Amino acid sequence: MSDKHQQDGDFGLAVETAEPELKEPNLYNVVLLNDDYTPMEFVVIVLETFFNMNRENATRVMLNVHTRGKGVCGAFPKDIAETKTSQVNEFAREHNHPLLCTTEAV
Ligand code: TYC
Repeated sequence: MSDKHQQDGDFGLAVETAEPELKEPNLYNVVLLNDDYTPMEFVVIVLETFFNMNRENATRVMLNVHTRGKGVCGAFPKDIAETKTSQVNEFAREHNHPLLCTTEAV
């Protein structure tokens, strides 16, 4: 029990670094769809309210959806993406606008 290894505190144990127990969650895009009836101002308010955009960014994203047919509002873990999608669709319905939002795997 007095050999060199033990004096050094080295008992010859093989030590391996553990695998990380958490991994980054998969992300899902929340996508806004264009339509002919929802007012632009309402879409800007949706982007400010549910996606924390400032007016400048919200206006840019809204115009992008308006001209290209759809656009990404943000990427989130699945449950957050689905919650935001539901909140936007309910908010639009409450205000009698046909605005539609969907969740897509990134
Ligand atoms: N196309 C709408 C209009 O001309 C505006 C609009 C933009 C609607 C984006 C939906 O996701 C949308 N009033």
